[in-house]
Amino acid sequence: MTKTLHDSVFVRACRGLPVPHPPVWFMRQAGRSLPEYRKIREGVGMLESCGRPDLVTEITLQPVRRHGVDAAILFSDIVVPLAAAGVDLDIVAGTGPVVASPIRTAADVAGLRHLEPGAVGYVDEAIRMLLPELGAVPLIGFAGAPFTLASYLIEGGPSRTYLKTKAMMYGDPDLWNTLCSRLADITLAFLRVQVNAGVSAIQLFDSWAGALSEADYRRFVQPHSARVLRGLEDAGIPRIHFGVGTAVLLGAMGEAGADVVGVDWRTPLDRATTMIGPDRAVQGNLDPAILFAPWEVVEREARRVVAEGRAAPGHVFNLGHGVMPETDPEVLTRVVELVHGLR
Ligand code: 1CP
Repeated sequence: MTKTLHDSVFVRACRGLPVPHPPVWFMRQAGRSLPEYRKIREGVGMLESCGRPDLVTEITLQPVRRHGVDAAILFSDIVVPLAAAGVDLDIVAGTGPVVASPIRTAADVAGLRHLEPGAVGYVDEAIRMLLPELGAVPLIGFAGAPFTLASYLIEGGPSRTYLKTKAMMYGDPDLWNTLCSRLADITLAFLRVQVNAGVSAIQLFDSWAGALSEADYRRFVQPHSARVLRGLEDAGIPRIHFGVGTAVLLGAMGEAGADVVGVDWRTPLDRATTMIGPDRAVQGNLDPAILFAPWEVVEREARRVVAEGRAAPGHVFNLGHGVMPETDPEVLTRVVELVHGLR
């Protein structure tokens, strides 16, 4: 990694080092809130676009050019490595990932193949195209954590209740652990490709882990996520771990081996820091819905987030979850400018 990237405001904040201002990026900063994204995606399916290095490069750069964010995130999806490992799935517009034959039995789990790095060669290629374009702007690689990936595979698509997922977890813990162990292998292989290609940080998304109690998270989920995060320790780059509705899980998610814990808007960052401990940075946590309020409200809330983030050893400014498609992109740009002016 070049000295510039190692010294970037984003990586420094992840490490709890002094920075001139909090770095800013937005989850789902590349996506439907941008007219240039909607234009380039016209007639191209989501999975197809993730497999085309030219499109990945352009879409990843769009929010960097427009908003002046302090980090780029690779344009891809958490189900990309599953598709590359042979799972028959699609990303359906307006819905999300849909799996043709959900995984529910021991035979289904046994049929889940390992991810060969060559099967995601287009990700390696896209990152190598991106790095010179990004210059001093760090690139974040990412993957889905075993629980969140398992939820799509078992439910067959997005879920509100995770009933079938929990049925396997509680009803057949051995099968659950076998499945999550295979998913941890796939996730590690996918992240390793991105690390080898030169990303400056990784984010492990366990978006739906907030559906669990702390005890069940520690028992059924944390060991698998920990294997992924600790498996990347040798990479020497910041590891961010994020989920939604994880107020009671923040300590356990940090202990899984994260350098930075992502926090949603429900938990103030100063309170989150008390739960996470003094040796990890935090990321977050403006409510994405606040971006629809009058600017005075956006400004007040963004200032509050920055003030509360000072309780942590390091703070990466972000939303508490992804940018909503209807967001006015000009408000995002203004938020970046505002936070860059705050110390
Ligand atoms: O056609 C489209 O534009 C579809 C919308 C879309 C986009 C832009 C999907 C479908 N995925 C993506 C890209 C994506 N997915 C990124 C790009 C980088 C960026 O942030 O700019 C990232 C990081 C993801 C990760 C992802 N996919 C997560 C974890 C983050 C989160 O939001 O919690 C999850 C849960 C998914 C699954 C998924 N893919 C797409 C959708 C709509 C969903 C969620 C479905 C659900 O509600 O369960």
